[in-house]
Order: sequence, then C-alpha cells, then structure tokens
Amino acid sequence: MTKLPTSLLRETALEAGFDLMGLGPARVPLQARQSLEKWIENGSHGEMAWLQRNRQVLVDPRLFLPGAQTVLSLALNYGRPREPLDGAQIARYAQGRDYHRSFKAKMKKFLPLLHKLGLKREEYRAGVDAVPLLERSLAEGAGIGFRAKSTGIIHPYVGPWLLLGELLLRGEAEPSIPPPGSCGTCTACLDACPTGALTQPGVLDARLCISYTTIELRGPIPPSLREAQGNWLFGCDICIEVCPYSSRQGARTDDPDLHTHPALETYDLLMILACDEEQWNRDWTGTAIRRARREGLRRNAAIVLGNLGREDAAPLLERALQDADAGLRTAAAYALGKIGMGRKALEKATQKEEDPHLRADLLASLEASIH
Ligand code: B12
Repeated sequence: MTKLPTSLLRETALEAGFDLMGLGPARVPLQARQSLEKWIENGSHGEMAWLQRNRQVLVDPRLFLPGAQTVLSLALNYGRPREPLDGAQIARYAQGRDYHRSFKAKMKKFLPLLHKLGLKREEYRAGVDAVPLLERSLAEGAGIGFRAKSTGIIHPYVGPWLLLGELLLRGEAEPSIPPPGSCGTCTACLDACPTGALTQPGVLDARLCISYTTIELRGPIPPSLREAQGNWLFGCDICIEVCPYSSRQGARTDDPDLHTHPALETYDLLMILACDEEQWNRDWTGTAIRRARREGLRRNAAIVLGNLGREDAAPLLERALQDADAGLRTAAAYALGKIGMGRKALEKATQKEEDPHLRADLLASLEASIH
C-alpha cells in the first residue's frame, strides 16, 4: 500500500457532507495514555465501566484495527440554536435525529474510494462515538483542532460544536497540519460549569458532569447535583455555549438529519414524565436521547419540573413516587420537596421505602418540603 492521497480523501469528505477532515498517525501519545490511566484510577469515569474494561484498546488503536497506521478523522459541525422543550434544555447534539446514523451514512461514501485505492474490508474500520477509541486524541493528532480546557476539540474557525468520527486505515499518509489556536488564558468553561465538573483545565470528573448524570448514570442522581442540573433534561452544553469560539460560526440548517426530531416538538415535560413503554418505542426511536433510557429521561424530567417550580406536575410526581425505578422515585420526591407539595404522599413513600439509603434520600426531600 502506497501513501494515501490526501486531496482525494479530503474531497470525498467534503462531498459526503463533513466539515473537517484530517489525517494523522493511528497512535495515542504517551501523555494521553498516562492521563487516561490516572483518570480511570481516580474513578473519574463513574459507572462507565466500559471505559475501564477497554483501557487496553483505548490506548492502542491497533487493537481496534490490526495493522492500523493512519487515522482519517472526520468532524461534523452541529452548531444550531437552542430549542427549549417546555422550558427545559436538551444538548444540541441530541436535538435532531440520532447523529450516529447520519455520521455512518456519510462515512459509507468513502467506501468506493477506499476500495479503488486497493484497501480490503479488513484494512479499514470506521468508528463513531460508541467505540473503544480516544476519538479526541486521534482527532487532535490528525489536525482537526486543538484540545480545549473543556476537554473538547475546537477548530479555531469552525468552532467547538464538532462531532467526531474516524476511519482507521492500513496505509501511510502525510499528517495534516493542525490549525492554529488555543484557549489562551480563558477559563470561561471552568468558571461556568454549575457543578465544578472541570476540576482542572483539560480534566473532567464525569461523575459531576450534568451530561454524565443525565445520560449515562442509571438510578438516582446524587442529591448534591439535582439543583445544579437546572433545566437540563438531557446532556448539557454550558461549557460549549460560554466558549468564545462558539460565536464564530453560525448554525447549520442544510443537513436534514440535524432538523429537530418530531418527539422534541410534540412532547412536553409532563408527557415525558408520564411516557410509557409503548410511547417511548413509538415516538423516541431514532433520537440520541434513547441512550438515557425511558426511566432516565423521566427521572430527569422530574428533577427539571422541580427546579422550574412546576406546581401542575404535583399529581404526576406523586404517582411517580410509586414507580419501580429508584432514580425516578428519588427525583419525584426531590421535585415535590422543591415545589412544597404532595407532603402526605411523600411521607407515605418514605415510610414504605425499604432501602435505607433511598429512605434517607426521600426523608431529606420531605424535610426540604417542610422548611
Ligand atoms: C465517555 C464520554 C463522555 C463522558 C465523559 C467526557 C470526558 N470528557 O471524558 C460524558 C458523558 C461526561 C460526556 C459528555 C460530553 N460529551 Co462525550 N464522549 C465520551 C466518549 C464516548 C469517550 C470519551 C473518553 O474516552 N473519555 C475519557 C477521557 C480520559 O478521554 P479524553 O477526554 O480524551 O481524555 C484526555 C484528556 O482528559 C487529557 N487529560 C487527562 N488528564 C489530563 C490532565 C491534564 C493536566 C491535561 C492538560 C490533560 C489531561 O488526556 C486524556 C487522554 O487522552 C467520546 C467518544 C470517544 N469514543 O472518544 C464522546 C465525546 C468525547 N463526547 C462528545 C460530546 C459532544 C460530549 C458533550 C458535549 C455532549 C453534551 N452536550 O452533553 C459532553 C461534553 C462534556 C465535556 N466537557 O467533556 C464528543 C466530543 C467532540 C469534540 N468536539 O470534542 C465525543 C468525541 C463524541 C463524538 N463522537 O463526537 N462524554
């Protein structure tokens, strides 16, 4: 295999609808490898056990694709305006159809070229997000952008609203020249994070990140993080919204996959709280929001309703106190405590709760409601 043709690959990427393409070594630098080890040892990954399980592959992309030499990193600009749902917010990446699908569909447009270049099926492998790869380290090495203090990859002109994916390839390529740019002395993201999840520049404690608690965490959201969640129903964009690079690019409207998913236009928070299995499967298929699972989204809705002081939610919240899911029960109790309603139901639920931790959690909500 000779050198991969950079300009042909770039042309294909742009034709497929990607905003950025870069080539770099299929290698994770030593500093990143060590940082990952430290991050996992500290438990900063929370309950995302797959990160720990896959740590060997994460630091060595050749375990993902044997013989991989090059990463062709791709980025999609998903910048778009805020579209609140009944006073709640949803991370922008999840407002449209599930981006994983459209990303992969766009990547398929590379296949004819790869085959033309003589690459066989076992000589390339694609990845988007849910893959054991440190996508940001690879993207940085492929010159997509610089590593920001928020831990994200930012392109100085295209901005921080970038989704990443990559093709690991056998074959060598001229590494792309990284664009200029850095965070400089700016600490806007660290200062704005309502839970202090960015513990140092470039280091995120996922356990504190609203994106983690609302998407990845199963069960109760820790009591200390419920108020700080504010009106975030799924994910959180604060560290990107406050970034000065954020204003440098406009919203994309030409990609139909980025158009708002119908569920986000038809549901309100009360409907989400009451959403049953049938509705979940019928209406929420094809959104990235499914990652939180139905119980998780209902739990998040309960917290947001509490934080918004929505008294009209009290009857549904009282009903949610009986739910089989502990995350939802504790969230409903929190919300009722916050709104100062449904005390009798809360008392009853507290007495009925068998798990001592959950009982203490419910009791705290009951006390909050009295004071
Ligand atoms: C797990 C995960 C999460 C977790 C943990 C996030 C995190 N920062 O690690 C949670 C659920 C919190 C999350 C949130 C979000 N995510 Co996410 N997530 C991932 C996933 C699946 C793995 C990331 C990972 O491996 N983390 C482990 C850490 C160790 O990896 P890392 O950040 O590369 O770590 C390096 C640095 O921290 C650095 N480092 C470590 N210690 C130190 C110390 C010092 C001093 C320094 C300087 C550096 C340093 O070295 C580490 C190793 O390379 C990737 C997809 C993928 N496969 O890569 C998407 C991904 C990172 N997420 C993405 C997005 C869009 C988000 C959100 C914006 C979504 C949202 N709006 O809610 C938020 C952003 C929150 C944030 N500030 O990071 C995008 C980021 C795109 C970009 N432009 O950078 C990715 C790449 C998905 C994609 N395919 O587009 N995510």
